[in-house]
Amino acid sequence: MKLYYAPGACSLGIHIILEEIGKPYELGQVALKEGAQHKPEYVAVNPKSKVPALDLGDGSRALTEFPAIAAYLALSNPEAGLMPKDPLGQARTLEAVDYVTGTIHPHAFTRQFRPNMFSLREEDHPKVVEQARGNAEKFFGVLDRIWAGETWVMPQGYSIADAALFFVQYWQVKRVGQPLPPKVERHYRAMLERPAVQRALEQEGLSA
Ligand SMILES: N[C@@H](CCC(=O)N[C@@H](CS)C(=O)NCC(=O)O)C(=O)O
Repeated sequence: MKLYYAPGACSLGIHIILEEIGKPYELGQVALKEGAQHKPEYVAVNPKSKVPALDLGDGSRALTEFPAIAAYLALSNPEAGLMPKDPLGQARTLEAVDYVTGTIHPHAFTRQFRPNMFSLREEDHPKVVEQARGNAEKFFGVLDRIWAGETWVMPQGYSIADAALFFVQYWQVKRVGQPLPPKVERHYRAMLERPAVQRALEQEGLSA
């Protein structure tokens, strides 16, 4: 199995899940800033030119899309306990993962980091960034209000939803330098204590 990733990108969440599972895997770094995602070698791996992508090592097309990769890893490694066993618990876990990857990632952070993807007019970019910063505050606030677990997102315990939430928390704190609301902040601190998170950060050359 090989994870295609970029240091500090959303693939960090999948990297953490692989470290939590603890089975051998390889890492393949994709230099996004240099445009390596558009080069034929990587397009052959992931025609969508994005990370994460997980080569399953069985000759099949690499698995793409964070929620699909995370669910696959959790369901195919039940002993790691990364997904609740009951159907509603599983649906709630995927609900949280989808909020991170489908709403928070694009509309709070991609808008800030790459405003050109949201408006072709350069003069609009400061407004796009400002709107995205407001979105981040609003979206983390929603998570704080609906928080159902104790330390972890799910009341059943640690899951793939925690690894997903971590990469956007990391961006908010380390890249944007903005605070998190109390329960989300407590979760972020607890994530930083996990050896799997520490290993993933270290392997990506990132500070805790
Ligand atoms: N829908 C994809 C989005 C993945 C994504 O946006 N990845 C970013 C890194 S955080 C990327 O590869 N960007 C490269 C680019 O857009 O050129 C998923 O959930 O996996």
